[in-house]
Amino acid sequence: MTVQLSVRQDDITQLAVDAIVNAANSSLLGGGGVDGAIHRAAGPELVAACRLLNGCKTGQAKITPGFHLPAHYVIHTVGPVWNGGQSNEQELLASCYRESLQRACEHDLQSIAFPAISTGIYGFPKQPAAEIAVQTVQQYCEEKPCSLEKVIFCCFSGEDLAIYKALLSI
Ligand code: AR6
Repeated sequence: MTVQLSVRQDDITQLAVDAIVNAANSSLLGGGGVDGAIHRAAGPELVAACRLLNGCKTGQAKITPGFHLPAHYVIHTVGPVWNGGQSNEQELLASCYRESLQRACEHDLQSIAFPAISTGIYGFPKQPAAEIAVQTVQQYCEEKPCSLEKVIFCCFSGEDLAIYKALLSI
């Protein structure tokens, strides 16, 4: 089964997929940006579940139920803070995508949606971040047979949508 990669411009909290990915911080206790939106939409049960996880290191990913979200699960990953590109940010960002896919496969999930991890508050430049996202997902799906059938890159802005469309040639 080949995995279908697609892009859409949307609010990720509205997507009825098996899992949405949260661009969290290492406390996993909520924040601004997409993290804040996901916690608001999922309800207070989400932060209660996150409290049991003992935080998360940069480049790692942990999974919880989606509670009041249309998505069944939330995969929380912590992207790198952009620091000029000399602090292993690229490899850490790639790790976020790989680890999130790994959590999805461990739970036998078929569909997952990613936001543009690290490209908001954490300041990772959008174009190289999208290149890493697409390349890492493509490589993972080619190399590791797993349950996933659909991977969606969920863009909040039109600018991101254009970048991902060009990368995916659609
Ligand atoms: N749906 C989809 N994408 C969104 C949404 C949404 N509802 N809201 C924002 N984005 P950011 P980061 C996009 O800042 O850079 C939090 O405080 C946004 O336009 O959410 O990884 C955490 O707690 C951008 O393209 O995450 C951390 O402290 C992308 O999501 C910190 O921010 C990521 O932007 C993480 O920063």
